[in-house]
Amino acid sequence: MTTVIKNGTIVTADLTYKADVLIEGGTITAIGPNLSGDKVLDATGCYIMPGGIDPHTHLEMPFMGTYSADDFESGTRAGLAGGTTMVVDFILPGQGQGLMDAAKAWHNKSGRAHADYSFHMAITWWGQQVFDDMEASVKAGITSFKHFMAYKGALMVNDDELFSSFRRVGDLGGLAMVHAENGDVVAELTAKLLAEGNTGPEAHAYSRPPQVEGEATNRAIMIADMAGTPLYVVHTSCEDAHEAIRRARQAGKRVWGEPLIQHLVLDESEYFNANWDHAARRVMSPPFRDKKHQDSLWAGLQSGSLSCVATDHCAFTTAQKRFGVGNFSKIPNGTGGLEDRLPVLWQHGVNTGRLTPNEFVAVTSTNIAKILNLYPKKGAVLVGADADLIVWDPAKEKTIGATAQQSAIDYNVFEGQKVKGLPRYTLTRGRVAFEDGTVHGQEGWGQFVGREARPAVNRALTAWKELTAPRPVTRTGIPATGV
Ligand code: DUC
Ligand code: ZN
Ligand code: ZN
Ligand code: ZN
Repeated sequence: MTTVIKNGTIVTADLTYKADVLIEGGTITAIGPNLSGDKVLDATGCYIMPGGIDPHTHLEMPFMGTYSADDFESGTRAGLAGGTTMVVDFILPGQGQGLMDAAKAWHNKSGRAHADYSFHMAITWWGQQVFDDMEASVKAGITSFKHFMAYKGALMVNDDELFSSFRRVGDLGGLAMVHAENGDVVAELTAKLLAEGNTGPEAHAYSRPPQVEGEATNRAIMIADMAGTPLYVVHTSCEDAHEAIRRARQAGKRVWGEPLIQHLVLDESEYFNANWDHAARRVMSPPFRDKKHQDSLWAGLQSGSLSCVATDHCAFTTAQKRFGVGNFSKIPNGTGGLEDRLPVLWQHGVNTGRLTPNEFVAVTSTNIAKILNLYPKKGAVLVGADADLIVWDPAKEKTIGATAQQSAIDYNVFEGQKVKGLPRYTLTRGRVAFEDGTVHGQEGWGQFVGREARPAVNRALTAWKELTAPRPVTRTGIPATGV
């Protein structure tokens, strides 16, 4: 059985042109004029683009005393409805748990996925077993390692652990990743705010100002440079962090920044809403920022100093958010966005003229595939690539709302936003999984996509080269007279 997408305009990260796309056995087998196939999808008036890749999700993750509400079933279903055909989810080992043990648990959880997925490994503690398991992880196709510089007393790793782990990542040809917030300062500010009676959701934002992110981002970049590893900074939310990334890139360091769709369009005024639920539903880390930071993030996407747009999809119901009534530090951190990332970015990026359609493809798919070593299997409209595709109708409109969404939660942080630009069809390995507003999911269709390590790329650069060069032996003797 062959499928052909006809009458559309192909939009990739670097080209826009009219051609048909032929699909057979889950991959693209021909691109050109006048192709025919058994099943025809009409793309008149539409763009044919690589499916979105969300490089940052937390599905069914144990966190802050509960589990995130969307699992691989509802999460990937939500993704397909919004044009996202792949997620990269974080494996979160417990304290003392082996990495491969945790990986097994994640493989079990992902059995009902409707779309393909890959994993990042979180380094939540440090020891010989973790050091050893990191090699097994790379061999098992899990080649990126995320480190939390916040969540003191739970997930946070200290600088000595960060340096050791980064060196290990560098040796293995992996990719180091950080959640960059200064966890010590956050813990101090949290205690102070609570002691002063600031218990509401707005205090969550006060406890994590942009400076904690700017400081940690800069620190992580310098440590990565000394360790000789490239670095991916997740959820870059403010100018302070963006500035550190820009500076590093200008100095030739392989550092990538990932703004979230939430930070690009929602700001901290959400936390001052008089309705406690409204504010708590938007509690995530880093928090939403003052509007001026949004200009910085958009500028970064336009100029290339920031590379991809993610969601950090970590959805909690209102009932779960209410664990934090009377103490903001107990509100489970996280928001949804898997279904909304592409439409909201198109609306606020392409429809406003901030991003070209090609740049849209780059930051939602192709750049991510390249950084995570998934390209050109994913993130490409090329012969031989997986047929993870969207037929995108730039004229189709909707108003975002919780009642019609796929996610398991009872609200949507983008509620009421009007978007123009939506998928007509979403294809996962050639299978039409979404058409004209309806998901045709198939539990278990999604496959794990393992990733290869790659040659260390940072090692000809700056600090690592100096630090690892042979040094003169320190002299301890008494200098000879006259010297
Ligand atoms: N931030 C969140 O808001 N949720 C999950 C983890 C994180 O770092
Ligand atoms: Zn994080
Ligand atoms: Zn996250
Ligand atoms: Zn149908």
